[in-house]
Amino acid sequence: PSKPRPHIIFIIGGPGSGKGTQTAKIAHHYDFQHVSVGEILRNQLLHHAPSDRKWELIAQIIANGELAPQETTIEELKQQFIKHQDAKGFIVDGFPREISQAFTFEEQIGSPDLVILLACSNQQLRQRLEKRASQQGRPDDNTHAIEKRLDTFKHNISLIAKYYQERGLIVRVDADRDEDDIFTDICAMVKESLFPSDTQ
Ligand code: UP5
Ligand code: MG
Repeated sequence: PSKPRPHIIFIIGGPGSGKGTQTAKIAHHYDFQHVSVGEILRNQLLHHAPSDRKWELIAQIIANGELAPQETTIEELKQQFIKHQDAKGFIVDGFPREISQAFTFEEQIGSPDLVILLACSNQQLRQRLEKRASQQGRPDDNTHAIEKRLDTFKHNISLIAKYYQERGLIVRVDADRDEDDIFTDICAMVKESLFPSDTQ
């Protein structure tokens, strides 16, 4: 018998909504492959010479809080899905960022089984990112890039949410709360949509 297709979960939300934090927990709990497009891009920047024109541009885009070209994002995602083709499932952190990415992913890779939207207030998002900026901080954790990341998210989220809402795939989680409370809710939602017959 052929192997069942791996599950695919998308986790989306504003910058600082806890996508990375919650994705790591889910990946560990369900033994799913964690795929973070933002992290892959940041990692690629470390491995390309500053003279590499393509990655130089992407470094600027990320530092400005804008979106990398879709071809690059999809290409990186495809490689991850091939590399980890034996995974039970994939939890994809911070993708799609715009509606066309959702369409292209579906055409070229597959359909998500569940989309988790971490709903967080702007005030909370800013506070968390400013706190991180004061500790380790990422190159895009500066006031200008934070505002741009918030704008980019606000600009794109309604269409994405509407699209998955119409297909009954999206669940919203109040992400202003404590990490563990958020995770408890996410687990209940994952169980309900992916493993409804499991007893535990
Ligand atoms: N924290 C987490 N949960 C908390 C809680 N419940 N209560 C209190 N604090 C909490 O968390 C952020 C911070 O908050 C951390 O310090 C954490 O400890 C704390 P984190 O889990 O990192 O949140 P996350 O949503 O992952 O925030 P992140 O900053 O990573 O979000 P972004 O969406 O900005 O970053 P991402 O890496 O996804 O994208 C970065 C850039 O890459 C984009 O701006 C874009 O330029 C590019 N990109 C693309 O172009 N295309 C893509 O498809 C993806 C990325
Ligand atoms: Mg993240």
